[in-house]
Amino acid sequence: MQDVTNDATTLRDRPRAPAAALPVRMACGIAAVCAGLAAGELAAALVRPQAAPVVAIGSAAIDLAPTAVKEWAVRSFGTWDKTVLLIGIHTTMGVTAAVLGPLAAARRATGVLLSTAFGGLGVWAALARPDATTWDALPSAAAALVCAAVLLLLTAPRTARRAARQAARQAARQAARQAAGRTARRAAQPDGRPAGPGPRQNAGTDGTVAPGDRPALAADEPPPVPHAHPGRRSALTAGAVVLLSAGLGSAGRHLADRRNDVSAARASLTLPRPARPLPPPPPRAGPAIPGLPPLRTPVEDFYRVDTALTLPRIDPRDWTLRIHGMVDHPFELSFADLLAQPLEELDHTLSCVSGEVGGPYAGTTRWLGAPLPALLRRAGVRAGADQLLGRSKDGMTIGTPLECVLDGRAALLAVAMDGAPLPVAHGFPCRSVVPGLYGYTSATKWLVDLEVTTFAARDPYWVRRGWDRTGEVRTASRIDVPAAFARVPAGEVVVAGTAWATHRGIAAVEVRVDGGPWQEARLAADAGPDVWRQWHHTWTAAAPGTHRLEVRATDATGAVQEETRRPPFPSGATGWHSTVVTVH
Ligand SMILES: Nc1nc2c(c(=O)[nH]1)N[C@H]1C(S)=C(S)[C@@H](COP(=O)(O)O)O[C@H]1N2
Ligand SMILES: [Mo]
Repeated sequence: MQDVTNDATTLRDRPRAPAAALPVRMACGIAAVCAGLAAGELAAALVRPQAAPVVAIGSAAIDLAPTAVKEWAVRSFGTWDKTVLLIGIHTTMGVTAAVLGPLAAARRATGVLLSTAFGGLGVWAALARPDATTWDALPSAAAALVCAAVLLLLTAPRTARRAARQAARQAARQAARQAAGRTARRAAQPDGRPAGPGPRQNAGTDGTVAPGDRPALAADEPPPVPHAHPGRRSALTAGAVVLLSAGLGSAGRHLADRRNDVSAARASLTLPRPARPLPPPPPRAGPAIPGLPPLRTPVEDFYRVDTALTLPRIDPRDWTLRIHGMVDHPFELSFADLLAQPLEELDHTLSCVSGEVGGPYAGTTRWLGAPLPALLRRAGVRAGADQLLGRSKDGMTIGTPLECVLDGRAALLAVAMDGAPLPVAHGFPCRSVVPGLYGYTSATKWLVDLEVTTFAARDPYWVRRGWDRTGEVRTASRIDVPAAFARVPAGEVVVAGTAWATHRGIAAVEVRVDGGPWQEARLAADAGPDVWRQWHHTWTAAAPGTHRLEVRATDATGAVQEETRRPPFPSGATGWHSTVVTVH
């Protein structure tokens, strides 16, 4: 630091290099930041991918974002929310880098200071992760160091010194020429007057202009600019640095992916047969209706909602689950221990509290897993505990009301969905599933720790952000067919969809047209209270024009779905789904 300041001070007294054009200075900033990020990626490949500066800052942004912003992001971008966030971060960095370049060119100390500040932000973000280790500071520290170094290099006084030396050399040469010229002219001019400051002539020593001759200058003229294109060199260097950084950065990513790849481990996993298998699922629960989502959601279509900017990749051989807290016998399970439990199958509809009325964040699958109550009984839950706090590999916490886990419902530590090991995005190798609760209070993905505790002692992640601590699934129903704003021919129109009140079950679904009388829809076969219920209704559409279709469900306790429209925060959206169609 000290050196730089001195350097900057002494520089001011030296002849300055001609300033590079603004775009070149901006490019230097961008190159420096690119180099820094590449260094960060490489270091993160050695430490862990979550510690890479962009990922760390993005994850901190997710955690710090106010609930309203999170809601808006999920609502507007759905499952693309993370992509949008990453684009946002990269854009912000690009703009910042473009400003950094000119600032650093003007005052090199500023460049170093700002690089350090950005690196500091990254270090802070990386260390703020709930699962951080000290090593996580390394990638952002490396990024700051490299960024500052490249900035110094690209705005180096070397360029300025070289320019100054050239200018001096040139000035000397000119002085020599002028001296020679004067002698020559003095010889030619009878009065002996020195060449005055009159209209300048591009005179050679012989007073004529020869091609290739440099113009002679009067002694009081400033030395000429030595480079025809000041900054061209810097621009080329900056471009090279950007390309090199892109190469090294992606190499770092690639290395991190290779080091953390669990696809082979996942593929080689053999799942034990369930101790209590369910009958094979029927292909359909009702008539085949084009446009109606299948009763069981294909795994690749299953919605994904989580805060993980990079997916935790856990090798089952390294996985352990600690069960501890308010228990008499805390213990740890290996993955082999888990698979040795009598495994159960469960058909279940998982849904997200952030889902809007009529929205897509619900999916149905057949889970396979170890019953959670048996494991808790083995640990011996102490009196007074009311919360089971799940912690994922990335430090996310999800709190489940203990009574929901122990009241006899099929709460599982799931290892498979739809007959195959959990996909990484859905929690490989183990996640919890508790029917009747939204995912945010029940379905910890990448689960590594279960703590028996109280709500008074521990606020899980979403509860800390104001969401309801229980997260009981609200009764919901959705019109899938016809699609919104569909044009349908007059006559018999099939209206169909799905409804769920997970763990309570669906008793009835009603449909009405243009606010008319409610008409009971036909329910498809009942696959149990934990699974959504498909329904359909035949509407005789007589009048051409636009019509409004509405749906509401009644759960198996007899409660009718709430009419009042409310947003998802803080305990799930309410209101009836409606859709507008045009009859022609
Ligand atoms: N580790 C972890 N588990 C998590 C979450 C998360 O952010 N991190 N999100 C929860 C939420 S809000 C929901 S709705 C479900 C979604 O599960 P899915 O992505 O497998 O559909 O996961 C839950 N489990
Ligand atoms: Mo969710």
